[in-house]
Amino acid sequence: MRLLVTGGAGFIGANFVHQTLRERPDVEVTVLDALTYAGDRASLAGAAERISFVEGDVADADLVGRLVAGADAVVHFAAESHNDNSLSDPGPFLRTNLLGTYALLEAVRAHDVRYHHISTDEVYGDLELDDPQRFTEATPYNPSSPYSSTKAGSDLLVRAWARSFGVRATISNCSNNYGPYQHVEKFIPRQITNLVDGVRPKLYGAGENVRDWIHVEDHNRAVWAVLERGRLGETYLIGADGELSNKRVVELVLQAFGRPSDDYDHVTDRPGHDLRYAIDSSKLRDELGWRPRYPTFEEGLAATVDWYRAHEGWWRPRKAATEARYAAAGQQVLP
Ligand code: NAD
Ligand code: TDX
Repeated sequence: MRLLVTGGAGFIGANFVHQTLRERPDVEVTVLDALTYAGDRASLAGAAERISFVEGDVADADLVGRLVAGADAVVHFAAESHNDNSLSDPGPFLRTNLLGTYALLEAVRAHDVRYHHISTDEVYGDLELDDPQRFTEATPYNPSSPYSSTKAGSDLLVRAWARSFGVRATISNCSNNYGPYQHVEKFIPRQITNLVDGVRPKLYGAGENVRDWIHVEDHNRAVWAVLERGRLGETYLIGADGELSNKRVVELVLQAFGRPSDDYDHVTDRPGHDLRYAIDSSKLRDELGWRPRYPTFEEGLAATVDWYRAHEGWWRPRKAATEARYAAAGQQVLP
């Protein structure tokens, strides 16, 4: 199988490429990635000789058309992915997430290529802390941020291209990922790398917001299950029953560093901050037999802390600029 992976130099895409090379030596991988601030060829170290790497933009219709013509399937990870950045400057989110998806859909339509679309649970908006319901494939879309609204828009384009043009597409909406190669702007790597530097973790607001954590390898195994065995035109939610408050996550990270569990700062909250995400992944489990392999968040977190400690050379070049961006956006320690 010839597989085109967009965004393969980013966090989830790079993990997907490594896992694919490890577990499926018959797959020929081409990565298309624009190497934005979030992409790094170093994330593909060790894979470089076994893949084709193309630096380019998913919204470049000519380039995308040529690459798709030579592929049997596309897995589309490339996106602007960070909510805080989408609040400071939404423009790149509209271009990459909407126009990039449009360019890919037109190419897979023209060449009749199988397409899998990577998306997020954030398209469903948020839940109250005590709501017994979780998101399912039937939950109405209700995105809150520029990021999640462009992801929602891209999902709807996929549904329309599947129905109107018969594009052979599937969609997966996953909860919050953690693991190796995640950019230091994101919650967990930011706190781990702060602690390596002796800086206190930064919790938005009171830290009551809940995220449903999944290890990136469990996410990517589910992506393969949907790509190979998912029903065309269908959406699958991916989640590992990993709901935790942000405060609890910070406490666990502090514990991993042997620091007191209240040794963190509260900082300015994110405007429009979604309260809680929670995924019911019964459809994926019942239809495709998927199960997460990381049994507990604590185990996955310990492995992730070890990875960041051992790979300072990978994250260090981005740390100061990331913290400068947060400061420029007005993020301050609260009294
Ligand atoms: P990331 O920001 O780490 O990586 C994004 C990658 O896309 C980078 O390598 C970047 O260079 C590339 N890219 C950006 N714009 C591009 C463009 N115009 N053309 C080509 N390449 C471009 O993101 P991530 O966290 O790995 O997320 C990957 C996908 O998974 C996204 O679609 C995101 O919405 C989705 N997702 C992420 C999470 C999560 O917790 N991180 C959860 C659910 C879904
Ligand atoms: O320093 C921080 N302190 C903090 O309390 C940061 C960076 C974040 N937070 C909070 C905000 C969120 O409630 O932690 C939670 C997680 O934040 P992010 O890592 O920014 O993730 P989130 O906004 O939940 O979105 C992520 O999961 C869904 C990914 O970035 C998205 O791409 C994905 O779609």
